[in-house]
Amino acid sequence: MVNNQLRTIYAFAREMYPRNTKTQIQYGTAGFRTKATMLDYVVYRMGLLAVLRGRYKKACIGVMITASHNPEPDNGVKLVDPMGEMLEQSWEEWATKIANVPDDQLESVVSEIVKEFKIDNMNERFEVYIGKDTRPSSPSLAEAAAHGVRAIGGKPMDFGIVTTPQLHYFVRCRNSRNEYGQPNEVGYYTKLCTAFKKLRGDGYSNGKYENTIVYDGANGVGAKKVKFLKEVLGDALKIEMYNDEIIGSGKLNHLCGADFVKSQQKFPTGVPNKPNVRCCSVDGDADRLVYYYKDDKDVLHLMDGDRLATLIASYIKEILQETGIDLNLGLVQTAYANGASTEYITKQLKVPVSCVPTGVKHLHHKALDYDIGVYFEANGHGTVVFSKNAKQSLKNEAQSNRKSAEEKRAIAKLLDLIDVVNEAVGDAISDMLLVETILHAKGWDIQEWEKTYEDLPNKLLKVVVEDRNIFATTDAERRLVAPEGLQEQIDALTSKYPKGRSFVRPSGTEDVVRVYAEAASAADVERLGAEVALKVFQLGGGVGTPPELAQ
Ligand code: 16G
Ligand code: MG
Repeated sequence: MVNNQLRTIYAFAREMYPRNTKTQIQYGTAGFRTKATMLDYVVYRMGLLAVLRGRYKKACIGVMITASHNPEPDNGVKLVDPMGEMLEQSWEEWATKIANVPDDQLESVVSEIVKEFKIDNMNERFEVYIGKDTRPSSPSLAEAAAHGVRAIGGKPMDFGIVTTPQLHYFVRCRNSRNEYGQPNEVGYYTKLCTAFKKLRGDGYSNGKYENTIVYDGANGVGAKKVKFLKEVLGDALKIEMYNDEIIGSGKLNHLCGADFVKSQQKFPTGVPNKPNVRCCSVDGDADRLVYYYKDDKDVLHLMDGDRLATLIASYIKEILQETGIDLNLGLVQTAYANGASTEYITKQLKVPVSCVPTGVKHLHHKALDYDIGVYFEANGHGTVVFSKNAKQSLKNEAQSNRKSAEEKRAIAKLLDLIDVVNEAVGDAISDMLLVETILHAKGWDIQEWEKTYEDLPNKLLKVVVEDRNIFATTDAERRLVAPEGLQEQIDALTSKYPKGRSFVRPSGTEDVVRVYAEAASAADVERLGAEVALKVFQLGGGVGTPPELAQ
C-alpha cells in the first residue's frame, strides 16, 4: 500500500502538478501566499501533507484556499490543525520543505516525514476538510488539494466557498465528535444565532443601541455568507449589506474591507457615507473585523482590534463578577496595540495583559493560559477562548444550590455568550455578533463605545533594506537585538517625546522592515516615526532614497 501511494504521488505530481519553477516559497505567518498561478503544485503537496498530519494526529485536518485581504489575482493555502487552530509551528518547516523539493524527490520527503513521526497507520483514510474563498482561482486550487489528499490515500471533503473561520470551526467540530457543534454551515449559523437571539431577548433596541448595522463585505466570502446569516437572524439584527459583488468582479478587497479601512484609515468605497452611523468591515476571508463611523465633519473614527478587545474583556469581566465564580480572565495583544488601550485595560479594567509576537498563532497560544483568554491584533483579528475548566465550572455552578437566582442568570448569560464565539480562530461574523450583543446589553451606540478611552496618535511606516533578516527582535518584538546599536538610538529618540513609543520589526509577509511609532501628539508622532525610520535606513542597510524627516 505504502509503495503504491508513493508511486501515485509522483505520477500525479509529474502529470498534473509539476513544479516548473526554481522559486523557493515559504510557509509564513499565514501559510503560503503568492500569485495564484504559482500555487497549484504547492497546494497539491499541501493535500499530501494534510493527510500525513492527519495520520500523525489521528484526526481530521483542514486545508483553506485563500489569500485573505490580498488582491484578487493572489491566492494562498494554509493548514488547519485538529482543534481548529493554525498548523503547529514545527510542521511549518515540513510544509516549506515539501513545497520546494523537485517532483522526483517528493516520495523521499514523504518517507522522511513518515519516519520522523513514526507514522504507522499509512492505510488509514482520515478526512481532510477543504474550503475556499471567492477568488476565481480558488476552485482549481481546491481541486489540486483534493488530488493531493487522494493520491496519498486520504479522504477529501470539499465544503465549497466558506469563510476561513468556518472551515476552522468545522474541523474543530469534527474532531470533537460534534460536541463543539455540527461540522457544516447550518450547524454553524444555528449555534451562533440561537445563542445571539437568546441573549438579545425581545427588546431589539436598548438605550442608545439600535439594531441596524451597515456591513461592508469586501466583495468576498464575507458578503456571500452574510446573506444567509441575515435570514437566520431575522429582525433581531438588521444587517444593511454593501460591497457584495462576489466572484469575478475583480473588486475583492478593492478600496474596501477591513484591511483597507484599518491600514488606509479611510472610509470604504461602496458604502453610503452617512454621518454617525455604526459600520463594520470584514476582510476577504472574513477573519478580521473593524468598526467605524464618520462624524458630522467627515472625520473617520475607527474601532479596531484593540477596541474590540477592550469592549469584550470589560463585558466578560462584568458578567464574571456577577456570577461570583473565580475564573482568571486575561487579554493578549501584540506590540501594535495602542498604548492607550493597554493602559485602559490594566489600570481601569484591571485585567492582566500579555504581549506576544505578531501572528495569530502566538496570540491564540498565549490566550490558552487563562481560564478565559481574549486576544486581538490591532488589525481586527481575534477571538475569545474558554478553558475546559471554565466551561465545566460554569455548567456545574449553573445547577448548584449555592448560587442565587441572580448569579444563575449571569452564569446562563455567560454560557450563551460562549456559544456566540468561534473559539477555533478569529471570526469576523462571530465577533460582529459578539460586539452587537455587548453594545445591546450596555445600551451603547458606537460613540459611547469610543468614549471609553482615547487612542494615542500613531504611525506605521515601511523601510526597504538590503536584507531584512539582519533585524532580530526580543521582548515580543518590542526591542531590537540587531543590528547593533540601533535599539539604543531608538530609545534616545523616543525619550524626547511625551508618551513616545516606537519599535522596529522585519515583516513576515513583505520584504520590508516595519516601524511603529506612537506619541501624545500627532505632530510628535510624525517626527518620531520619521526619525526612527531614518535610523533604520542608516544603520540597517536602507535601499533607495532615505526617509525624509518631518518638519
Ligand atoms: C499575517 C497574520 C496576521 C499578522 C500579519 C503581519 C495570521 C492568520 N495572519 O497576515 O495576523 O498581523 O501577518 O504581517 O496569522 P507582517 O509580518 O507583514 O507585519
Ligand atoms: Mg483574513
